[in-house]
Amino acid sequence: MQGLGVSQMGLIPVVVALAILNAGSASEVPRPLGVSLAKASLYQPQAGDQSWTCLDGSRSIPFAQVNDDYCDCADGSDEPGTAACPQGQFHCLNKGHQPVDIPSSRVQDGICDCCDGSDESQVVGCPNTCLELGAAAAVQRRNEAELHKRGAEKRLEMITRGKQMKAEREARRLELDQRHKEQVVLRTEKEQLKQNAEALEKEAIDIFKAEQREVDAETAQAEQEPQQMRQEASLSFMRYDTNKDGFVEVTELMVDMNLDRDRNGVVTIDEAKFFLDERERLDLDAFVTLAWPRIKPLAMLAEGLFQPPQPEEVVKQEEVTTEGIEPTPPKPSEEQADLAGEEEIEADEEGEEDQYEDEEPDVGVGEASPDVEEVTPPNYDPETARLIQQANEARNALEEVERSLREIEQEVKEIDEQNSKGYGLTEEWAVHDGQCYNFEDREYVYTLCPFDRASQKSRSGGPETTLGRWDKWIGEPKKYSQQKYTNGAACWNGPNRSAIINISCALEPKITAVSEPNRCEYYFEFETPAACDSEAFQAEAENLHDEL
Ligand SMILES: *[C@@H]1O[C@H](CO)[C@@H](O)[C@H](O)[C@H]1NC(C)=O
Ligand SMILES: *[C@@H]1O[C@H](CO)[C@@H](O)[C@H](O)[C@H]1NC(C)=O
Ligand SMILES: [Ca+2]
Ligand SMILES: [Ca+2]
Repeated sequence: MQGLGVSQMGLIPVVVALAILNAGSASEVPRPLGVSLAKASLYQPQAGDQSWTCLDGSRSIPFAQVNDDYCDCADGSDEPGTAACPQGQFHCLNKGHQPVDIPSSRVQDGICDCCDGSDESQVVGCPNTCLELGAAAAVQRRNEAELHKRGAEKRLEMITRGKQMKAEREARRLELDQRHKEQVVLRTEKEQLKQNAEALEKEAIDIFKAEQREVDAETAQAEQEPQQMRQEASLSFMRYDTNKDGFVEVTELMVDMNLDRDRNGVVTIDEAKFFLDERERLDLDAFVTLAWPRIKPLAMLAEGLFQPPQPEEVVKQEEVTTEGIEPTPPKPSEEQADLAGEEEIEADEEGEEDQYEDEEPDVGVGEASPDVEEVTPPNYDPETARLIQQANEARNALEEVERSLREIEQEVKEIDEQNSKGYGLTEEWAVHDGQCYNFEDREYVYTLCPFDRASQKSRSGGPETTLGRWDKWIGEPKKYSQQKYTNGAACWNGPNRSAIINISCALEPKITAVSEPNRCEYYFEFETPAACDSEAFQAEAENLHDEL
């Protein structure tokens, strides 16, 4: 109270001076009760017939009907000083304080509405409190001016920091653009390297697979043939061994006319010996390995299983092996080889469609039902393994460049988002991005994280409810005086929650009040030095003075 008294004392001369000025100018312009100085010239009677036209031009009436307590004009303009017209306006001059317009229905209603008492002059004696009120308002303005001045110093720090942050963002943005360009070039390079490496890899794998199939086929054949051969040989051995002494001898062979190589009707000893590897007799094992390979082709010939070769070739039959004779009936091993051949073609067609994903080791698919062994990678030869390794490295290198590009793009996006948020006229709001402020009432803890979200949480625990996400500045006429947060959690049977943040100047940032004026629409009062603007406040104050 004391402090107020002192400031008031200091203000009195100004107020008095203003009051005198107003009184002087006001008395010079004669005008009906309830008409503002600005509109005084509109309330002059017509020089000749003393008529007057309603302000909306709707009709002309005798000037004497202005303020005669009877409403003549549709717009109520003829009764500024009475309550006769429902939509009339009464102007309180309020010398020493602020002039105001009140609805003319409040004129002579027994309640003092104007501080100068002009609305009730005829009935109740309203005291003129304008000087006191004006002085108090001036004190308040001075205090606010002082607050804005001190706050503006803090705001200046925020501006400095905000501009610095912006410069850093811009520098970073340029750096990122540059790195992006480099990485794009690098990507092209790595893509080419990958393609080359994969081409070599595919070639090597294809060759390896083809070889693998051959080896597999041969292995299968090699595994099956001796058994089959031994079986046939044993049967044949038993047939030849007529005396069952466990040997096949020359005489025992001489009875088989199939062995008459020169076809002279007799199997000679020499002829028979040829089949016994020039020996007298052979036991089973020796027969299987030495005799049977020579006998078998002739046995098959005799059974009509294939056409006899040309006579000259028959002579050289010592060199003939089963593999050497073309039209042998297909054996299981050869069938498999054929199947493998078809597989190979199919695999190649697939390979062309899909670069390398299907290129995974699938050797063995052709011959076996799927089992565990299939997933173990084939044991590549060192050269193929090296090419696969190189292709893997090329793929990884490309992937790394692509990851780096994604990171750069993400950061660029974040910077652009920050730049588009609008941190005030001079970046003073930038320091608030990333901060959060709390406010507690009896039930809830409210949180405002400027440029991010507003939320609410029950004091007794439970999950946080989003009241809104950063949307935009919506202040009118000062853009940076209100923020809007939208698309918060959906209200049961209602809209999504939203919040408006009304901003005013103070030395420290804080939330001073939260309310819910409409269902699911929240209203935060937020104070921050960012809203302190000494010059703007000064200009406003001067405007006010001009009106007085
Ligand atoms: C509410 O938010 C949800 C999800 O964010 C959205 O799909 C829906 O359209 C919003 N509803 C309204 C009325 O805005
Ligand atoms: C919003 O803030 C302004 C100061 O920027 C203040 O004058 C006004 O009274 C506030 N509005 C409400 C509804 O509190
Ligand atoms: Ca009238
Ligand atoms: Ca009144």
